[in-house]
Amino acid sequence: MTEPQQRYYITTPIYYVNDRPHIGHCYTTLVADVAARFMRLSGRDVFLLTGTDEHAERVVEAAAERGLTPIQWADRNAGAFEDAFRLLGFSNDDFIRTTQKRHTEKVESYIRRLNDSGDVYLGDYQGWWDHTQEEYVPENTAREHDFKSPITGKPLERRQEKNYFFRLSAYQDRLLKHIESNPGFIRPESRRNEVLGRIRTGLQDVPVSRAVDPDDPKSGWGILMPGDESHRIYVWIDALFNYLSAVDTDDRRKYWPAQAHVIGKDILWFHAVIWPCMLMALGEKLPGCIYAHSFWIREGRKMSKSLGNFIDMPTLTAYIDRYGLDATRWFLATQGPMGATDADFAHAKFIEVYNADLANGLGNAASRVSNMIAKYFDGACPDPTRWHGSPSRGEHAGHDWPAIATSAVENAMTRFEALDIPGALEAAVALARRVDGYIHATEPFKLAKDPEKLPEVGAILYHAAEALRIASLLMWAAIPAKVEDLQRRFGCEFNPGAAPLRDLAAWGGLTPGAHIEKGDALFPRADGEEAPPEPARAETS
Ligand code: ME8
Repeated sequence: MTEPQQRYYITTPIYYVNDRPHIGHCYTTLVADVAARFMRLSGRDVFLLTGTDEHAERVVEAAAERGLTPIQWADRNAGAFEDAFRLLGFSNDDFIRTTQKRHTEKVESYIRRLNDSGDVYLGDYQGWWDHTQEEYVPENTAREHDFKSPITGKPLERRQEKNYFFRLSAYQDRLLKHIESNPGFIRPESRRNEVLGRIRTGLQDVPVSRAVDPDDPKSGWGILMPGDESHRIYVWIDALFNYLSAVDTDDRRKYWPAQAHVIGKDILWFHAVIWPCMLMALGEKLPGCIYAHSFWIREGRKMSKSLGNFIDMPTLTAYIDRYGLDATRWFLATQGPMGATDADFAHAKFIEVYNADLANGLGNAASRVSNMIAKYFDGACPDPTRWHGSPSRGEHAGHDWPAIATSAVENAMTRFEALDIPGALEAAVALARRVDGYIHATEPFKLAKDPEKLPEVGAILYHAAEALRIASLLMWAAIPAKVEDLQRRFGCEFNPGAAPLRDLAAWGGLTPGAHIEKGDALFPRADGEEAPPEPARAETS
């Protein structure tokens, strides 16, 4: 039996199906995938959830433009998201769609509970509606932005409606207390401060429904309000519930509360304020962390449809075709906007990172080491204990390898736990880079000229190969296929999650005598290349 604290439930936003997936959706899901894979490697019982948000008014509009029903359009685009996520090798345990019965039935039951407790009530609402974002913008924000959408710049619409409201105001103090006493609840820190500042200006009750207008097909697309079919549940409320509905079954209940909701900065308010308060009202435990990353931009410019510079699936596919899936995952995972600033998808940076970390870092060190083992030891992993020149096992030329490796493992584990994916992967690749420095300092290729020094050469190559084995384990979550290839070449049986990471990564895992295969370069160098040509795009309908 796995202990409850060993469970790790991590989610991504569920994405709107009015349009096709792009780099942003892939990035957030990659972050969650890398974290989930690492946690599985560490022996945790992981559940990774992603999916699609389908009851948006925009879906009805986009479908109508193509002469389709909303569900036909949703099916098509949900399929596009699933294909994209398969292409990127994501290991999600489920893909929830808000049009599925398993979700809609749960949402009705949650709303009924909130109605019964008085946390949801019928009232009047007037406000500034942001059509593309499908949300009301608070009066002061609307004024600040000259009554235009703070996100899209399009004019806001004045709307008045009779609505069901959620009594958000009643939870202000409890929420503040929770955020203040759990510094890791909203991350990164700057986002937490933003949210705290805004909560302190006061929380107002929020609408959770929209009136159904028989003349407007958009208004009827969604889950009807239980007990009052003249309203349907507001898409954002419907969507947030997915995190709970997906695991609200006998066999999955154990996963709640989620350890982490990974989202983009654009949807922080819903996740850090409205969602926790709804959970409090339902008497559910709160998630461990809401992690709001920043945005990708491209070659220094914001991505937009009008500029035609969106990194969408055809562009990502061109990168995957040219540099490989793992290289693309590595770039996104290590250079992505996990902090408070946006990150630039620049081709030159892609090449620089690819060469530094993968071609020269892990790949070149692995080639050098396996080539020398082939040349001097017939491809059999040397036995380091045959050399008696080392003061202790694994210590040589100023490198205390067991200590270096252990500290890299601990460092990576701490950072993965904090969702510092770039920091964790840097700790891993830094270990691989040290191998190069060690070979440079000890020059086994020179020592090998003297047959008497072969035991020392063997020890050096063992240390180097073993450090690379451990470094690659720590990189596995980001570049699984290449690491599995490397482990196989090094004669290791690698079953992620079969043993706790600390055991898998303990110094001395390589077996002397095991066959070490030379093979082609894991990551061939990329030099002075142009970006892959912009692919021709298929029509979206
Ligand atoms: O907001 N860089 O869905 P959505 C990085 N359905 N990430 C980006 C990005 C960019 N340039 N652009 C988008 C919704 N994203 C709701 C969510 S959850 C209960 C409901 C990512 O399809 C980022 O994760 O508009 C952002 O939060 C998400 O896509 C928004 O996806």
